[in-house]
Formats: sequence, C-alpha cells, structure tokens
Amino acid sequence: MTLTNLRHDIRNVAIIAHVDHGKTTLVDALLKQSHTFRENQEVGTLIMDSNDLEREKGITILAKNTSIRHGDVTINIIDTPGHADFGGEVERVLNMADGCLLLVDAAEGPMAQTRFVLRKAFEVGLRTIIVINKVDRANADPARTLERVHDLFLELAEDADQLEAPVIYAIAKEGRAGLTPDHLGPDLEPLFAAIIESVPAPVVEPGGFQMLVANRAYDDYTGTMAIGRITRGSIAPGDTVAVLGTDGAQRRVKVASVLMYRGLDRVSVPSASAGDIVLLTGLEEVAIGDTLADPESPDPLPRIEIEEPTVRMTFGVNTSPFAGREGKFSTTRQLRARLYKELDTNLGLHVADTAVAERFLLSGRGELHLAVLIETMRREGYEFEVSRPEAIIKVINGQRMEPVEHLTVDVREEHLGGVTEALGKRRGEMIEINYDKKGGVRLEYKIPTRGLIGFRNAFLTLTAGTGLMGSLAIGYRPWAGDFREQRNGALTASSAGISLTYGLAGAQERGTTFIEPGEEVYEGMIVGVQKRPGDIRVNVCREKKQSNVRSSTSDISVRLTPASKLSLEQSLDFLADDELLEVTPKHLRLRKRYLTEVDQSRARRLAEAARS
Ligand SMILES: Nc1nc2c(ncn2[C@@H]2O[C@H](COP(=O)(O)OP(=O)(O)OP(=O)(O)O)[C@@H](O)[C@H]2O)c(=O)[nH]1
Ligand SMILES: [Mg+2]
Repeated sequence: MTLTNLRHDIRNVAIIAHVDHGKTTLVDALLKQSHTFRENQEVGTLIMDSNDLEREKGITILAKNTSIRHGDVTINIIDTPGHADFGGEVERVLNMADGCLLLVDAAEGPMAQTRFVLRKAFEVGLRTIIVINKVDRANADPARTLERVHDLFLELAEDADQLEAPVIYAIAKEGRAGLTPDHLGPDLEPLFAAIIESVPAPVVEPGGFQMLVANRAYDDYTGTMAIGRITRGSIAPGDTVAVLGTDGAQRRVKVASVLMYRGLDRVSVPSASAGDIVLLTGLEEVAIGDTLADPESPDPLPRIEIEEPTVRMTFGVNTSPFAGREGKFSTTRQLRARLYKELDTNLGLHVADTAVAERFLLSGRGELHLAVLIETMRREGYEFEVSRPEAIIKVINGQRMEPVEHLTVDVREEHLGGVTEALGKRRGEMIEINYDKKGGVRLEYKIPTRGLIGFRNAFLTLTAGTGLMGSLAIGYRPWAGDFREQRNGALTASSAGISLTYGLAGAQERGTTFIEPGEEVYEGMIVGVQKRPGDIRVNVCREKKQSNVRSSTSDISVRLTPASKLSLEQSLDFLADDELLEVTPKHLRLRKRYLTEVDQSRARRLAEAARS
C-alpha cells in the first residue's frame, strides 16, 4: 500500500470561463462571505481587478491569487482572465490548482474561450465544478446551457473521471448559489460545500522541497517574489534552494521570506509546506517556469508550455517630426530593454530584433494582447511607433500556412445577413448555425486570423453593439488566398502647422476628420479618412483669407462636425501597411510611413524595382 499524504486543510481552485461570465464578481462574493474584510470596510466591486487598465476596461488581464478561510479549510483561489488574448495567463497558473470552477453564463452558454480553458484544465488533470452563473438574466436558459456544457465535456474529457462534475447554479452578483436554478440559497454555501467536497485536497509528494514558479510579483520593499505551489517538502526563511533554469543551469540562493495570501493581503509565515501556495522573496532573477528545489534533490518539474502567438507587429523608435517631445523614454536602448523585460512575466509574448536596430518584432496572442502592452508602456512614459498587426504566416513543408480560429458569434436575427456577408468576405467558413426561440442566432465559424484582425469594430457596427464574439486559435491551415478589403483612403496633412476650423471644414468636405482645431500636425500625418480608396492631401492649417471688409463673425459661419477620435484599438484596426501609429504618453497619431510625397514616390520606385 502506498501512503499518500493529503493536506485536508487546503483546497486550491482556479476560476475559469469565457470573458465576462462573472469570475471576478464571484471572487468578490466569496471574499465577502468568508468575512475576509472588516465590518463596514469599503471594498467595492471587482476587487481583484486591481490594476488601472483592468479597472478601465472592466476585464481581467492578469491572473491573480487570493485566499479565504471556510471553517477549518483554507481555499486558495486563482482568478484568471477570460479574454482569449490573455490565454497565456490561464495556462501558466493552472498548475497551482487541483480543481476548477468552470463558470458559464446561463444566457450565453459556452463560448470559444470556455472550450479553451476547459481543455487546458483537463490537460493538467483538474477536477471540475460546473457553475451556471447569471441565472437571473432575463434570457437565461440554464437547462440548455448545461446541455451544451455536457456536450463540451464529452468532446474534451481525456478520461471518464473528468465527466463527473457537480453542477451549481449561481447569481455571482448577488452572492447566491444553489443546486437547482430556481431554488438558490441566500448565500454561496452550496458552492463552498462543493469545493470542499469535490476539489481534491493537495497531495504531498515525498521528498525534499520542490516548487514550480508559476508567476512573479514585485513590490518595493521585498523586490521580486516567486509565486507557486509547493509540490514537495517545506520551506522556511533562510533555507537555501537550487534554482533550476532552462538549460539545466543551476544556482543556489537563500530564501529571505515566505509569504502566503490572506484575502487581499500577503502575510509573512514561519514556514510553508507541500500544498501551500506561497510567495518567496530574496531570489531575484527567477523566471516563470523555473523549478526551485532542495539542493540535495534538485529535480526539475516540466516547464510551463504556452501556446504560440498568432499576431505580430513592429515596435520602433519614434521617427515622427515630433519625436522626443512627449515621452520620458524614447531611445533604442530604452525601448529594447523595456520590451525584453516584458518577457519575464508576459509568457504569451515573443520579442525579436529585426534587421533595423531601432525596430523590434513583437508577437502576441491577439490584437488586445499587444494593445495592452502599448497602453501600459505609454503610461510608463515611453514613446514609440507601431505597425499594423498581422497574422503570423509560416511555411511548413514548403507550403504557406496561416493561423485559423474557431469563432463563435451571437447576433440578433435582423443582423444575421450583414454579419454572414462580412465574415464570408473574410474567408470565414460557417460550421454551425443555431436559432434560439428568442430571435437570437449563434454562428460557429472557422476563419483565418487575418480575417479577424480589425473585425471587432465592424462587428459592433453591424450588430449595433448587441453582438457577442469570441474566438480561439485552433492551428495552422494552408493560406486561404488574398482578400484584403481595401480601406478608404487617408486624409493626410499637406504641411506642418496648427489645425484650424477653416482648414478642417475643407477636409470635412472630403471625408471624416480625426482631429480638433488647435492641434499641431506634421506633413504626412493622417487627419481623417476620405469616402473612397486613395489618399488625399488636405491643408488643415489653411486660414480663411481676410477680406477687405473685416467682419468679426466671418469665421462663425463655418460649422465643424466633431472629430471622430480613434481609440488605441480602433487606431490599430485602421492602420494600412504603409502607415504607422505614433504612440506617446500624450497622443496617438496616425501617420504615413513615408511622410512627404517625394519619400512616398521614392519608396514606391524602390518597391517596384525590388519586385522586377
Ligand atoms: N445579471 C448578472 N450579472 C452578473 C452576474 N455575475 C456577474 N455579472 C456581471 O457580469 C459582468 C462581468 O463580470 P466579471 O466578474 O468582470 O466577469 P469576468 O468573468 O471576471 O470577466 P473577465 O475577467 O474579463 O474574463 C459584470 O458587469 C458583472 O456585474 C450575475 O450573476 N448576474
Ligand atoms: Mg475577471
């Protein structure tokens, strides 16, 4: 008989779902009900979405840990992002858990990312609890949702054990759960009970200390912290551990302190042992995926495997005439150091040098993954320029291959025509269509990643903001042929200066403008979009000619339509191949890669010469 030791006092559980299905809201409720906060302490909502960008966007970007007590049991909870672009965050933290709560919105049912996270959970052998959330929604259909979840289980489960999963119904927003959809209890007790009952207690493997570094955190007092779940042995401040790196490299370091999560805090503890999720300080250069082990038994754990990026773009030193004006950091050296540093924690990201020293190639899991990095860096004071995001094409066995995604969209029936037409043009292949009784349609597509870049904005317009979409990279397929829809031409500034009402009014006769009067522009900067293909130069700085009879009201007769300001994501969507986005802490400016007519025609001649 083998003696396995179990830590009955601990449950390690990850919360996984498609975007917005209510993970972070459920963590709020779990924290509140376990009396983690002082009486009357104001904590607000979406407590775990603690960084600025998460709060602004209302989505989780980084996976995070917390811990609560329920009776004699410590429940360590890992909240994960549901957006596909941050899938790397989910992959890397699942190894800290023994079980997961798979949340599914009772109205939406399983979406693209539900499939992805469930597949990953099964791969690492997690036990699942199905949580059908938002049963309060007007169009909730818990029975149908459960049926679809079961279909997904049959498709993805790797062994029969995984098919058995308890089902809990919940309204995370009200902190209530129950065993049937129409009889929820007053609190989350049924969910707590299910976690304690069916998430396995951590197994204590025999042997010396061992832990896989799943995450890192930083704080000014303690420096870098290595976060992970101890699989073997125990650890105390002052212990020496071997850090096992990528290439079999090994070095010894002393652990300064051992911390554990308590609610939203991290507290110092005298020791921790197998099953615990800990933060270790004093180790400095530890990479995610490294194993920390007892120097006497330095056995490495398998490194964390992350799916490959599908989208890439260049980040370069700002070459606009305004370079160096608005950013604190703008040199090649600063940009390069910052980008490579990102690799320490952003596992889904790749960075490479290019033939040009001032330009770097960044590859990520989607447009949003790269956009979040851009936004983070500009807030830190960086200025730089980026190119249009593109799908990563590979040549495999001499054949041109491109990434393909499984796309799930939910639209109202009246928008069906527009959406299917747009997806058809982008080489989408419909695999399934399902009508529900309430005028909604769910479509499943296989579509090249290329076809999805820039699609989100079009989709929101086509569905008047009511559509839902989610996609998941499913691998590489032979190149589906060219289909790039030509965007309407850009209105570019014909000379440098300050934009004026009169000049902008002239530009508005040709199309839609992106800037307000009084903004500084340079030649070749994009100030709007015209009504048909082909760029046009416009003089937005033009003044109204003074007439002999001076009239104080002469300018008032010009009425401007307000500028249509593009957000970062909209700007990235807008970019054509011969354009760049200038990013500074203060401005986003679209521009032609070659600013003047002379440079543009020279570039065209060179390109033609290279082709012939
Ligand atoms: N009606 C209803 N709305 C809910 C419920 N639970 C959460 N929501 C709402 O759903 C939205 C998304 O909730 P979040 O908790 O941020 O979802 P999430 O799964 O953490 O999202 P990501 O981390 O970005 O993937 C919020 O507006 C919540 O208020 C619920 O039970 N019923
Ligand atoms: Mg969240």
